[in-house]
Order: sequence, then structure tokens, then C-alpha cells
Amino acid sequence: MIVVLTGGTGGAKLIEGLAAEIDPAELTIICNTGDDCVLHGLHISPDIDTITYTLAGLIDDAKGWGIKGDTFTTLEQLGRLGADTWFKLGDKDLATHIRRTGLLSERVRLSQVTGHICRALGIKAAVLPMSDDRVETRLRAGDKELTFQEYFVKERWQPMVRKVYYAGVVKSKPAPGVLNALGSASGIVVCPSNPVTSIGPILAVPGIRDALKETRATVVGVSPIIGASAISGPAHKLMSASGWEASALGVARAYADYLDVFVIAHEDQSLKAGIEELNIRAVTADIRMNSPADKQRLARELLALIRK
Ligand code: FO1
Repeated sequence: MIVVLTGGTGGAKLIEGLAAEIDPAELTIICNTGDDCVLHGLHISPDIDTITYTLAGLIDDAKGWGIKGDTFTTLEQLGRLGADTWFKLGDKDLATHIRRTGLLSERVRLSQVTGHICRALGIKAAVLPMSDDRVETRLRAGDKELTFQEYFVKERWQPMVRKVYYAGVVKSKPAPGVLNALGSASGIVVCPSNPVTSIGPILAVPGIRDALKETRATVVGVSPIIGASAISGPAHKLMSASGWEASALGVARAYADYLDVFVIAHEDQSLKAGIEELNIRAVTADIRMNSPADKQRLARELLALIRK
């Protein structure tokens, strides 16, 4: 069993590669839910949805989120009725949020809801939220306090962030299956997702970081940063805001207590020695995933590192 820790878009690319290289039934994917939000009365779990749509072959590849070919008629009408429309919810995507919200209101837990949706979409991999408890990533910028989606989508990650925290995490518990998966995995992959707002919330759920430190499985991470910039999104900005160097070395330091192997870009070859000083094996690779072939090649390289 290969266990994967992931956020949304960047992780989804690697998961697509992994699911093409091994039987998807051999994959357990632990998703960040710190980005979850409630809009129009609906519970939206963007990272879970990005992963499930990817595994179901439904993802809009150009955007990296949402369903390909989706339309936005309902959102347009909501706008006419005075609702906020900065978060682009497609008509088919809305069905997922309506179904999720309905089941949650019947006291079905998020992990079970996710299981229902995955089975309905024919997904063989196990997709687990990091927790069934509500954890919300919040960002302080100037005198404002923003949710992740307000920062990322509404404000287009422009505000200068001073602090990031995960509201509710201290009292949260890992979702059923998460700790077992980490303990019994043959390999664990930490996706090239944002270390602060995608992987950070997962690691902050009490018990998960310890399970990663204690597992006998090889834990392999992939850098989301090349040089001083994220491959996509604001990871470099949020690393600096959280007191980490914005580089693959900074990410290695943030993960040093549990990571065995770190895959970084060939361009970051000069950081290898610094990473190895942290007792992490550093391997360079082409970590940009622009095509299905790139995704599969990187997945194959990671699986080889795990099997060694
Ligand atoms: N990202 C955007 O940049 N703009 C959007 O309007 C947007 C809508 C959206 C709707 C559903 C969904 O599941 C994801 C959506 N995303 C959108 C992506 C999401 O903000 C990010 O991918 C993650 O939260 C970061 O991992």
C-alpha cells in the first residue's frame, strides 16, 4: 500500500502518475481539508474534489480544479440574486457539494461521505480527509484575517501574510484509517503541495506527524519549490511568512523530522549537501509535471526510491 499526503492541484498531477503506474486500489490518499469552506450554504472540500475528479478522469486539466466542460449557469443566476460569485462553482461540481452537504447534515462523517462519492465515481483508491473534524486554515494579512479561499481565490494571493494558523486543529483527530494507513504503508509520498497550507494542516492533526516519524515505510517527498519560487501558487510567499527559507532546502528543514528521501529539481543540485546534512537522502529529478508522460515518469522514479 502506497500512502500519499496531498493538497490539490500539484499533488493531483503526481497522483495521476501514481495511479497509472500501480493498481489504484493500492493507493491511500490523505487529503488536506484546511482549505474547506462553506459557500451558498454548501460544504466545499476543494482538495478532496480535485483528487477525486482526477482519479475519476473528470478533472479540468487546464484549470487544475473543477470538472472539465462544466458550465456556470447556476452561479450566474446566484450572482443575479445578489450572491458572491468569486469562487467559481460549476453546475456539475455543485452536485458534489450538494450531495456532500446533504449527507453531512444527516450526520454522515466527511470520511464516509468521501467514500460514498468515490464509490459513485468508480474510484478504486481510498481517499481520506485528514480529519472528520473541522480544521480551517486562516491567514493574517495586515489587520485582516482571511480564510484560505479568500486569500487564494478572492485576493489572488496578493496580501502580505504575517501568520498562518489552523483553527480547530488542536482538538481534531485523524480520520478513521489515516493512522493505520501510515503505520502499515510500504511507502509514503509527500506530494509537491504547499508545505504551509496543504501539507502543514495534515501534519498538524495530532498523531499524524508522530505516525510519520514512527512508520517503517520509506517516506519520500517531492519539492514544490524550484529555486526561490513555487512551481505554482504561493508556497514560496507562505514559507517566508512562516519563518522558513523559500527553497527546497527550507522545505526539507520543515519536513526533516520524518522525511527519508527528498526529490528536488536538477536546478537545485547545489542544495543537495545541505539537505543531506539533515539526514535526508537528496535526489534530483525533473519535477515539473506538464504532461501525462512527466507525471508517470516522476511517479516511477518515486516508486523506485521507495522499493530500494
Ligand atoms: N481556484 C481558483 O483559482 N478559482 C476558483 O474560482 C476556484 C473554484 C473552485 C471550485 C471548486 C473547487 O473544488 C476548487 C476550486 N478552486 C478554485 C481551486 C481551489 O481554490 C484550490 O485548488 C485549492 O484549495 C488549493 O489547493
